[in-house]
Amino acid sequence: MKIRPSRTTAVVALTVSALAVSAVSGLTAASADGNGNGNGPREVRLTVESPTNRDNVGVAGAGWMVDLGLDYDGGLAQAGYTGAQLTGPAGHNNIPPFPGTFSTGKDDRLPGLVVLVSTTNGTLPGFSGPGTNLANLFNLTGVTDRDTDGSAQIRDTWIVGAPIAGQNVDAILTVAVVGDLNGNGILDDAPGVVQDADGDGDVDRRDLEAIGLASNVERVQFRINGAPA
Ligand SMILES: [Ca+2]
Ligand SMILES: [Ca+2]
Ligand SMILES: [Ca+2]
Ligand SMILES: [Ca+2]
Repeated sequence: MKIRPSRTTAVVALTVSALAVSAVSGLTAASADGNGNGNGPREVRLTVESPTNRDNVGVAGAGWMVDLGLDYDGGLAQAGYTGAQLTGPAGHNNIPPFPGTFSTGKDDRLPGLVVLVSTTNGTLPGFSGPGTNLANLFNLTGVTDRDTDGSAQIRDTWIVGAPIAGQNVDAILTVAVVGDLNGNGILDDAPGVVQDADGDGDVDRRDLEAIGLASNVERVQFRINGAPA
């Protein structure tokens, strides 16, 4: 039996939803145009759990974390998900029990993901500046929800092991999942390096959108702390 809300309940509900709408529009105003420009819902919904706007992260430029949640309408097959990973540099790279490669570029486990940091180093081996796709540096990837409608949620986490994006700097994290560029039905087409498509000297949301995306674009402004522990 359907319970009819009292007038008070209805007013409270309206107020709460109005607050929720204003909070959402305030927080995600920057991602609104990346959310499809009115082109309808995306196949993948992406959230950034860490960092959040205005966070001051890390110790001496390292030890900060990027933590993502990704919901794929088409489940693990659409995600190109090839297994859980627990990986890292040197002796941690691609070993049991959850092997996965570790380097800059496209992730072997989540091959449509692009993760950019605006201050990424351009001279360290493997790094090409702000366009460098950092997705294959993620350490921990697993499946956190599988729905009866076929969708799946994946969690993907990186603890930054070295100051590869500087210290005592303001930075912008930009994250998205690239569309199915080669038409094989799998979101496995992330580039190793994102180009400055519009030629304005940075690599940002607009350059990502020029590739073609399957998800919203999330953008977080934060600061990388240079102080010791
Ligand atoms: Ca990997
Ligand atoms: Ca594809
Ligand atoms: Ca650009
Ligand atoms: Ca730009």
